[in-house]
Amino acid sequence: MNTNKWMLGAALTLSLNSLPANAEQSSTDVDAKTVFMQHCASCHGAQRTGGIGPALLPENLSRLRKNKALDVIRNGRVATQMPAFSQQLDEAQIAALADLIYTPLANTPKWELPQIQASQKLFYQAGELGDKPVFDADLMNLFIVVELGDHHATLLDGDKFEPIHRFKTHFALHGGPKYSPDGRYVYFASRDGWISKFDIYNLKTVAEVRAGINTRNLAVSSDGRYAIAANYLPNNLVILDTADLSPIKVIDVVDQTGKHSRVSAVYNAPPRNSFVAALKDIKEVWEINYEDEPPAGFAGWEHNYNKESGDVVVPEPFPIRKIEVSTYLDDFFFNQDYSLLFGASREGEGVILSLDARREIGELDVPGMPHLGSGITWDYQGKEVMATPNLKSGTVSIIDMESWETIKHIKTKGPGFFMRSHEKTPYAWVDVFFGPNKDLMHVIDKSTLEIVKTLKPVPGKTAAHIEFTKDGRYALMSIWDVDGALIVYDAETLEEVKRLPMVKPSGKYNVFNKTTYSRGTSH
Ligand code: DHE
Repeated sequence: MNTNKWMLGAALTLSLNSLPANAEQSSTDVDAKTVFMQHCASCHGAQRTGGIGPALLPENLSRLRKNKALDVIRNGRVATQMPAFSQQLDEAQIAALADLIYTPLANTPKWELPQIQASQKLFYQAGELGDKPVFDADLMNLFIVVELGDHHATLLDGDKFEPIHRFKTHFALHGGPKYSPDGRYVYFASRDGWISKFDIYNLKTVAEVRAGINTRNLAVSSDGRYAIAANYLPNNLVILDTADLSPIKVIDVVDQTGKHSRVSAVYNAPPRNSFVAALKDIKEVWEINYEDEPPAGFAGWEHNYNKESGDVVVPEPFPIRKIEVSTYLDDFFFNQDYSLLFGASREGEGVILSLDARREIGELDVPGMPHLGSGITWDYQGKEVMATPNLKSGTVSIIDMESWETIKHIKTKGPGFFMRSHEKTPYAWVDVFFGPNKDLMHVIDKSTLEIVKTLKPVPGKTAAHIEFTKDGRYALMSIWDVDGALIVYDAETLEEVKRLPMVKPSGKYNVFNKTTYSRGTSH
């Protein structure tokens, strides 16, 4: 267990989210429940608490009007795995489903500190496993490849492109796994709330805990001491001690009016010694500091007050400061020094925030639905630019990071999900994840902003998500299929070098690129 000075001085406040337990039933309940079990439960969970798809409960749907919900059930949802049901369900069934999802559960399952603590499993005590890797490879050029098809992960040697070990993960991992700063441990988050710690040196899962019911992602602090899980359900953030994954603090995500919110995502901001989270149902961004000492100046940080005198007393560990935003932020990205946050709502409103000034300082001019979480940066004609794919249109937008003007919209063969580059390669790669051209991958020349090659590795199968080796010489691509593959390309000649069979490989993550926060990869 980590202890910092604040924990010694201040009692931990466990601010927990109690969800309403209203037993009101919808008039179409019986029929709707049957339809739900047949068509929805496999993704959204039998209790509507989420699975591969999000939780469908009133407390998570405050931003979704009923009309829009009907439309989503009929026609599916852009940039998600939600299919259209208009061919399978009639209007009455669709209306009954919409009623059902706005009906509170009779007993919303609780997932508060006691439940989190009770779920924690420690498979190996500190010091029980050796400090020397049980295999021989460049520890900085390892990859973790997540194989969604059968819920496994593969540890890959990034020099030989040979699997070192394949192991079972929790069901439906989502978001990038996060490494400890030295690259020894990797932490995974599953959509149903499980956080696991895997010891790469010993090829063993060391600990796991269920931090939430429906989770977005996790981040790990720069000092490696803390992990934080961002949840949809309950509406909270959970700070964990990375030593054993025991919960340290549960932060209820609620505004001054008592409105609760899902968390869009949380990231580590290394130069700030903070985690930064954007919220889905409250127009705020929260910065959570994890230093031992209170952050300099206290400016904007929430304090503890003595209830009788009103005086500021010992501040709590993990103080929070909040920045108001003019829109909800579903997706966001930081500049390389983490002073600015670029955010966008699903509706396409884009803003630029100064994390130091704690206010909005500009608008982001990107139409459609930019996938800022996949944004990358590089130098172009003496200035820094950001590139982002778009989940709604076949466009990659190139934005000048000083003027925030869009320099160019590069036309692609369809909406893209993931974009990648590396400091040592002249190219940026972007997939065409959605639509009839999902089997294509574009290669963009970073100096001309032109597409120089379009690859079609396996006709008919989605080609997605690139990650580079440590030195940028090779680009690894996923063929997103149960009968899929990991394809290694020479990043200069763009020729295929090797193909490894894999079971729907989703993302892959290079230890060096991730732990050094490379400009070409997601953080
Ligand atoms: Fe993701 C990362 C949100 C759907 C695969 N996705 C992320 C992150 C966020 C996010 C906020 C960054 C977290 C991190 O890495 O710490 N994803 C969303 C959505 O809001 C969306 C559109 C709807 C949803 O269902 O949640 C969504 N994502 C998907 C999928 O359908 C994908 C393709 C398949 C899946 O796993 O469910 C998918 N998302 C991924 C992957 C990453 C990711 C592989 C990590 C990318 C990386 O390289 O870092």
